[in-house]
Order: sequence, then structure tokens, then C-alpha cells
Amino acid sequence: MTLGSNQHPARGPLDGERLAAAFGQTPGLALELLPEAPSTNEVATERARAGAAEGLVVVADHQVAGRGRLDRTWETPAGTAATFSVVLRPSVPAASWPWLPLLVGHNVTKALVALGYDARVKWPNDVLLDDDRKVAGILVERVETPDGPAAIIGVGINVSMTADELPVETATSLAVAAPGAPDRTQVLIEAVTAIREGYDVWQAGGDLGTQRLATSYRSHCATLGREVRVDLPGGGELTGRATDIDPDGRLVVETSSGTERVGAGDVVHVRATD
Ligand code: BT5
Repeated sequence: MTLGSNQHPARGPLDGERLAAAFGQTPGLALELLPEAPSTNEVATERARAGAAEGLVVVADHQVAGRGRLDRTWETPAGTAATFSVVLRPSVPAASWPWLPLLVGHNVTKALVALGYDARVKWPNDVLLDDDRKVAGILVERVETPDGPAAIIGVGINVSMTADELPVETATSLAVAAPGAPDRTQVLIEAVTAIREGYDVWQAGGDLGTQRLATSYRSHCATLGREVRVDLPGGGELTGRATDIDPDGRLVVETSSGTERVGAGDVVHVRATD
């Protein structure tokens, strides 16, 4: 039987028991699984403001109003994606916070590599597969809460979308990249565990932890060595060769008029042009 463009193999719901068992075994993680949510970042923000402890993972089986950066949207057909947010309450100095989005991208990439995919991270934190197509997006937001500032770490991973379900041309999914994609529950467990472990090592390591993260991130970052165009808010742009990530997590670009550094919060788009 061939499947028409509107028919897709059945997709089961996330396995709440497996998620609860996996997160229950990892110290510092707790699970809130919702059948449907507008945006897990929104729900996790509410929970953080209401006093949720570090490590709460809010998972939506189906996220219906997912958010990207800068008011962009994140679209995931029902049953095809891992969409979750983690509440963190970092104790690192404020100067180290810019590394957090990079850390998340780095560890989601590592989780996909461990699952057998040729994943790499595009600065600051888009996770790419074949032909530079985006398989995962990350939205890190700082929120003020009565217990101090919290970081809401939002991650969306395209797992089982077929080619005709991809929301934009630049996207891909694990299933499109290779047959036999793991189920969404497994992808979610691997990603959350990798983020939590990477975060704990980073926090425990102090300045040395950030230096180690920077070294590891640089060696896996697909942007370094590429010719790039960086679109800036307000319509400006920079073009040149991306040569480094500086100690503050900024991208260093050698342009024809000198060296420029851009922070993750200051860019609209980064595109490889070579
Ligand atoms: C991101 O934004 O890449 C961050 C996406 C974060 C999504 C997670 S899901 C769980 C949590 N809860 C939320 O509400 N959000 C987080 P940005 O770099 O702005 O990319 C957004 C752009 O990617 C869109 O404008 C589209 O062009 C494209 N896009 C939308 N959906 C996509 C998808 N599923 N896969 C790949 N690209 C997508």
C-alpha cells in the first residue's frame, strides 16, 4: 500500500510512564506532561513564577502555538515532535549566562549524535542535519521570579515528520534524514538527560567549566570557518568569515573593515553564504 500525501503512519502518544521513570531516576528532574499546550515555554514560565524548582521539565505531547525567537513561530504537526521546556535557576555569575543557549544547543546536538545522527550546531544554537537543514530549535528566555532569575530552556526537535509535513523548506526531521527514527519518547529522554548533565558539569566547573564548554562547543560548531551573513536588528548586516567564538559566547566575524563580535541576542539571522 502506498500512502497518499494526507495519510501518515499512526503516531502514538508520548509514553508518560517511560518519561516519568527516566526522569525519576535522574536527580534534579521532575516531569509535567501535558497532552496539549500553547507553548511549553509559556507554561514553564508560569511554573517558575509560581516557585517551581530547578529541573522541572514541561512536556507537551502536542504544542499548538510554539514560539521561536523574535516573535517567530515554531510549528509541529501533532505526534511528530519532541517539544519541552526546562526550568533552570543558574547560580553562575551573570556574565556566564550567555553561554546557556549555546550549552543547550551543544548538548541537544550531542544527544542526536549519540542516537546515530550526523548533527551539528549552527551558532548560536540551531541544530542541523544534512544540507544544513534545521532539525531542532532552541529558545532560552530569562524570567524574573520571586525566587530570583530563572532560565526557561525551550527545545523543539523534529522527530517523525515526513517530507511533506515539514513546516519550512529549511527544516528536516530525524525520519527524513534516515529511516527508522527513534520514537519521540526516547529522543526526549536523551535530550533532557544530556542538557541536565551538561548543565551540571558546567555549573560545577566555575570559570574552568565555561572554558571547557567553549572548547567543546568550538570543535563541534558548524559555523566556524564559514563565510556568513549576519542580519542585525534594524536592517543592518555583516558579512565575512566566522573565525571564533569569544569567551563571552559571541561570534567573531572577520569583515573587510575589521573584526566584529555579535552576541546571540543581537542577531536576526546568521546564514552561511559559501
Ligand atoms: C527557534 O526560533 O529556532 C526556537 C524554537 C524553539 C521551539 C521550542 S518548542 C518548545 C518550546 N516552547 C516554545 O514555545 N518554543 C520552544 P527561530 O530561530 O526564531 O526559528 C523560527 C523559524 O524556524 C521560523 O520562523 C520558521 O522559519 C522555522 N521553523 C518553524 N517551525 C520549524 C520546525 N518545526 N523545524 C524547523 N524550522 C522551523
